[in-house]
Amino acid sequence: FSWEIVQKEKHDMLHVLDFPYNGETRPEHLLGDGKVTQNRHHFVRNHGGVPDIDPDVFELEIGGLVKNPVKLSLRDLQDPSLFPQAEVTVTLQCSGTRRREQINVYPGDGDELINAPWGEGAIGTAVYRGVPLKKVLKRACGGVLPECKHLEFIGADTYFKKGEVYNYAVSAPWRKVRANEEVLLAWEMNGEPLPKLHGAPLRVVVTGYIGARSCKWVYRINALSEPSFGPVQRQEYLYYSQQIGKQNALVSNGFSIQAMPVSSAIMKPSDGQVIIHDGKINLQGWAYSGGGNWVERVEISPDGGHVWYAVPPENLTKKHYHAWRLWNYDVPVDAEGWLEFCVRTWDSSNNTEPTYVRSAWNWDLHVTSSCHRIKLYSVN
Ligand code: MTE
Ligand code: MO
Repeated sequence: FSWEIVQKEKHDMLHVLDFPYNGETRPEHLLGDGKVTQNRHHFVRNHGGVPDIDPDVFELEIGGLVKNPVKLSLRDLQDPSLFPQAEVTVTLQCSGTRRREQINVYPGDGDELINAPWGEGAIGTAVYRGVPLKKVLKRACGGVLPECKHLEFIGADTYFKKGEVYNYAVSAPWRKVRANEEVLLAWEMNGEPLPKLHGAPLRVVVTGYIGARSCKWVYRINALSEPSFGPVQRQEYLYYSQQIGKQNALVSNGFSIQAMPVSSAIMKPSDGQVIIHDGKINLQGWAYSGGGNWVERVEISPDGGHVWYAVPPENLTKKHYHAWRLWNYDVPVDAEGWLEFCVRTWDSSNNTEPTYVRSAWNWDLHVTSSCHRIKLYSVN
């Protein structure tokens, strides 16, 4: 791993760890230009090193339960006469986003805690260009066999777990892949070639699922009858409810986390600020829901969750199946002193966020989805 890559591609991140390199978007950069996160500010989550792959010799190998196994060069994949291209705006969110709030309730003892105690910046939105995996499987491989239920993605990076070396390997269900633009093989991010830290030359983008399924540096795809046996798929990214107790937080008792639940965060002002105002305080942040749901409504409370104001629809960015909505609202405030502000989001399936983080606390501290709270000192 070389810091030169970080210096070249990234700018001013909140570093969680040096190795594997994990970087969180700074609050002031998260809201970007009102729609996408700039590449140099987009968060990075790695389990191992950062491969350096020559795009000219790169080949993607597809095998397993397909009619014809194939090898495709980047040039083949990018040839519009072979595969139709798609450009999709996608929010990628690490399932560890806002983990710090769960740590503050109780830290548990999972290794994820050491890996990534993320705040609100392990989320970002970009326009990815690539080809739908479904089209590649159909046109290049003649389709998948009837027994195929999952597509496994193998990345060129390796990492250590319990003394063994593994390639990063995860999977997504075939029923997800077969919906046209839901799973992409992407080589471009916000109009630029995919940066090395984000998986160059080719990555998978699984819309609406936790970031972990969007395999970077993908060089091999296998059609399987069951999910990938990679430890990242089978042993990590599992949800262990708080009720099962620590002694039972075993792989066999967890369930695999796929779609992200609805969640949101207040990014401006930051927690603990003193605000001098005349009756209104401007709050800004993000709201997102996975699984193909879009954000319908964002509500703000200036008193810890008793009174709620709906953010007017015109104060939210455009509705989108696969992306967040950024919001911006002048909250009416007449009280003075320390006040607790919180945000609550509703999605298109009428899901909303639990009131308190403890309601959704889980042993590996994933998918924090509860009303995000900050305290501000109001001077009216
Ligand atoms: N793919 C590979 N090959 N190796 C990884 O460590 N991390 C995953 C996913 N894909 C990872 C990977 C996780 S946990 C997340 S949240 C996303 O990549 C982050 O994508 P980004 O670094 O482009 O923001
Ligand atoms: Mo992640």
